[in-house]
Amino acid sequence: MANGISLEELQLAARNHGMPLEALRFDVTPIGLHYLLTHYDIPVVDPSSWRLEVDGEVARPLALTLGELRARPARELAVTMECAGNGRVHVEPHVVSQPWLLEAVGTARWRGTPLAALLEEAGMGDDAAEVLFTGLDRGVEGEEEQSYARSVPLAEALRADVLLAYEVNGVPLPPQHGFPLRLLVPGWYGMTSVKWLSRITVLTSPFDGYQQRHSYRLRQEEDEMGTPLSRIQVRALMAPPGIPEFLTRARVVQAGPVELEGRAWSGEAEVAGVGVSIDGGVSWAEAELGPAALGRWAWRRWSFAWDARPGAYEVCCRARDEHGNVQALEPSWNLGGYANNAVQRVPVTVTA
Ligand SMILES: Nc1nc2c(c(=O)[nH]1)N[C@H]1C(S)=C(S)[C@@H](COP(=O)(O)O)O[C@H]1N2
Ligand SMILES: [Mo]
Repeated sequence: MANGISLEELQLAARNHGMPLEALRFDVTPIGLHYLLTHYDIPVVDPSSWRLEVDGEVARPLALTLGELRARPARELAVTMECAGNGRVHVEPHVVSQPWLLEAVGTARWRGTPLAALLEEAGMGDDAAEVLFTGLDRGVEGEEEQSYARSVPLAEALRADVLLAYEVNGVPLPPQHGFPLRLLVPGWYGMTSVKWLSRITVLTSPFDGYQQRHSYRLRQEEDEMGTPLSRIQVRALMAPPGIPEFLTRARVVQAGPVELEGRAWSGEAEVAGVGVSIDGGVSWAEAELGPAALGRWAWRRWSFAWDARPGAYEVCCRARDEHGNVQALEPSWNLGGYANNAVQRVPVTVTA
């Protein structure tokens, strides 16, 4: 565990809250419990004057009202979103940024209109290579003033499940989740799903804005290009069993039958299975994996019947996916502290 979290990191943590892990018990995360990550300030948007502009390498640039977007064909998808920085606090040496432990995840039902049809209507040129998404929020990062902006390769942008979402869990997007419109790229780490969307630009060459060129790359050194982050790495988390001690949050469980439960997901491939260990990862047993009831892009429930005897334990869970990806036992370091999907370890005291 990292020591010495700074006041600046506390300032970020107080704004960007995680999902309390006991909320892993909900299939769909109640929206107030969904994690939140906002680089700059939450913009206040007047929906009557707001427009979505579509420009760049297109034959017919568009400017759409929220009403026009809502009148288009709609699709609703349950999607597990996770921040690429989830698990950052567990890498050594400490990486200064939003200090996520493990709770930067949530699953919501996002409703919106598919992006592909809109791009088709705008008439993309043959040279189109990427699609850039620009939000209304502005800030300074790496000494560069910028609007939050990220691009997506054309093939990904044209996937049928990529949405321009205006509703979440049956209500209009709340301000903090991107009102009035956000991008949603299922299976990709959260940074891709640009909130407070104002402009979609079809590009003929790769975008090299700050959030693409500097942030969200796996790098060991500053002067290295590294590889861009894209799909969410496989992970299982458990709802901490028993009850917490107030200050330390150490878990206390009564001896007897205990149902360990949690969720597992991967943006790369279907989840193949989840292992559970009560001895810190020395020995593993197979958990029961629930059905993919919410569809391909949402987490799946897992459970494990534990006959808890008095003593001290370290309870772990570890998922693997159909591409053969499996969670590491120990974190590995990179400059941004990204994509650390090492197994969760929960110390538990079982009392008689
Ligand atoms: N415009 C804009 N979009 C954004 C961000 C942002 O700061 N500004 N943060 C990104 C990051 S890093 C994540 S993890 C997700 C978080 O989405 P949520 O706050 O709705 O959970 O939004 C992404 N989209
Ligand atoms: Mo993020």
